[in-house]
Amino acid sequence: MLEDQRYALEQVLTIAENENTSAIILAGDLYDKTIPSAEAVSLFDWFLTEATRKNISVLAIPGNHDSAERIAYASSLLAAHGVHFPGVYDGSIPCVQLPDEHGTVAFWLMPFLKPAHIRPYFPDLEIGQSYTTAIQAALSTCDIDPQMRNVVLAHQFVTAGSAMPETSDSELNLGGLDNVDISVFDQFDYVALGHVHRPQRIGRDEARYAGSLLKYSFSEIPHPKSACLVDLGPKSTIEVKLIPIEPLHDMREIRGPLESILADDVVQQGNANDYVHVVLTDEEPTIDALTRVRSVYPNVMAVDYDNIRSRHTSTAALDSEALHKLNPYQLFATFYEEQNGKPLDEEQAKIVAETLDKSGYAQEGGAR
Ligand SMILES: [Mn+2]
Repeated sequence: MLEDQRYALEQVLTIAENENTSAIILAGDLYDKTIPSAEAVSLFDWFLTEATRKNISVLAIPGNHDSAERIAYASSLLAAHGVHFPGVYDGSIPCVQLPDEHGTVAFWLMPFLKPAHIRPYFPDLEIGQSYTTAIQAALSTCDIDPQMRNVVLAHQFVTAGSAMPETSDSELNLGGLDNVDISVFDQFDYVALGHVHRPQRIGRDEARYAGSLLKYSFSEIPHPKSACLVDLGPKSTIEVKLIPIEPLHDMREIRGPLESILADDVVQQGNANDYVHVVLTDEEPTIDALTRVRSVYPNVMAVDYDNIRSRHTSTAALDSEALHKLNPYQLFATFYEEQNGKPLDEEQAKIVAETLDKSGYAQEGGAR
């Protein structure tokens, strides 16, 4: 999706220029993996160079998918050119101060952190596994001047009391023990958040997930993407505006029988080059459905069926209470049958039983 990403990033640069933006904030993830592809790195290089050429500072933090060490590379050299990355966490949160007509804005660059990163620097604190306590400790080292406007960049799963951000299938393992309560950010005028793909406020209007620039999973189909323009006036006056980002190819779902979705009138209803998720409602599977769909929709991402058969074999046949009553062998056998639509055969069953026996799992009652 490099072309799509470049197309979206070009819009970000245009918006930044048209709105006389002083700084672009990227609250991670910058990449999708710790060792990104060469093409992804050169696209980011192009983006940073263009921003610098337009005299726009860039403030960016690594997310959980990034390598903090690699992102920190040459960061002091880049800082001289207005591109700011935090170094690897050393117990303190780096601060970048940028002047504007109302004074100074202090940007606090907090990389993605886990309690384990923070604990060694606070031996007297009872942090344990609590993200809220850990992040609170990490932020306590920020020497905040309350006269200045303070902006924090963070890449965490931030919740407000019992309110959780709305997530999609793109974020793995979000929510659970890793939540950070929004109250730890009370002393900051604006909280620029990354991690969750859907743009949204959390807890207050001045705490926002910017959201991803593109849709990265079918569950994001209904979510429009945007750039979040934050206008910092004098202390305590903040205006937030969302500016739509148009995708090069949209992601959408097309549903119906194969013959109908390939018919001209349906094809012409949208851009056939979009990333489409085709859901076929035919009762019988069609041979070569994907090839036929692709001949009309070249960027088809997936073809699924929604019919009596698919509904019948859908997962979640057992509720969690029933699952907890299964022993490890039954649990595995159920999982296998769910995945493959048929039970373990005799030989497979024997192998599973023997393996569980050797591992000691067979002795334990109930699922884990
Ligand atoms: Mn993330």
